[in-house]
Amino acid sequence: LKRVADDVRIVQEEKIPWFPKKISDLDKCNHLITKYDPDLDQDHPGFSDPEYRKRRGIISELAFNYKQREVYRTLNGLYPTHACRQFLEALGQLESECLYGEDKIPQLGDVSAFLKERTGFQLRPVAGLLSARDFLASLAFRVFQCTQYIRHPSAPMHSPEPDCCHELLGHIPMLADKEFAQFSQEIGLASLGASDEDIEKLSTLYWFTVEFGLCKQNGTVKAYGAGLLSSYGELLFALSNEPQYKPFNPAETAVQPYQDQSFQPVYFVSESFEDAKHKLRQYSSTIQKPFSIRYDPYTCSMEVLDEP
Ligand code: NLE
Ligand code: FE2
Repeated sequence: LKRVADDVRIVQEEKIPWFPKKISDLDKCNHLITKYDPDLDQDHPGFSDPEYRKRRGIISELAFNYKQREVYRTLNGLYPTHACRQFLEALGQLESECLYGEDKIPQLGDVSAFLKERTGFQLRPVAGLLSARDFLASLAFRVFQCTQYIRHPSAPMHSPEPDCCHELLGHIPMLADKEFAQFSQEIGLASLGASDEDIEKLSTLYWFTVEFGLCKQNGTVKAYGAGLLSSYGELLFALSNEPQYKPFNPAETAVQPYQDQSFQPVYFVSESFEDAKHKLRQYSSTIQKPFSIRYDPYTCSMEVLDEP
């Protein structure tokens, strides 16, 4: 009897072709029938139209590279243990409002409206990496410059440049937190009209906080930096015992050399966003400027006082 059962199982295994069990398995359902392919079928009306064939080629390429869920799913597995409380809260809200999910590619306008309601931050599309001066200046107005393109599919777990995974998974949830939003705007305000040297220091501060910052929570260290929260590889590394930790101290952090091609050798740990904000304020007040500035949220404009 046993032998029969085994036989039956073998027969069944041989008989049932592989089929997708979950929606992400559709990544493997990518075999094309070439019968009507304009590159191969001489009867295709586009066969002799090279422009048309090129356009079709580009579109096919996009479809082949579509691995919709990989980045989202792998990072989501790490967040509960590695991300700070504020991040987890906002991510939960983004999911329950159906803006985020494994199958979703959110629209900039929807996400912008989500942030606007919570902290007044809004998103603005940007074509690529901006200069530090321009990028920081927009933060002063609670505007976040957001890239639209996606990282190369051959390296989903780390990208040296910002892309939409980095913005959506790294920055957006954090910008929904009031204290963090305030912190971000204050770096921006400090940058307005600052010397090149001070801009360099402020962008280094930004780098080790907003991008790669860690903070203490309930006696453990968690990530709040967007560059960590959007990179599976670096998120694991940052919270392992390999890198060096230093307490966040703006004067020291602002001159720490940083790494923009691979993982950071050192991370700065804040006590809390409150504390980081107070320290940043103290630091900003040491930046010499011949004027002072106040942001008027009613008109979304800067009031410049004691202009030279
Ligand atoms: N390393 C980050 C990532 O893979 O998402 C991007 C950092 C952009 C400053
Ligand atoms: Fe970023």
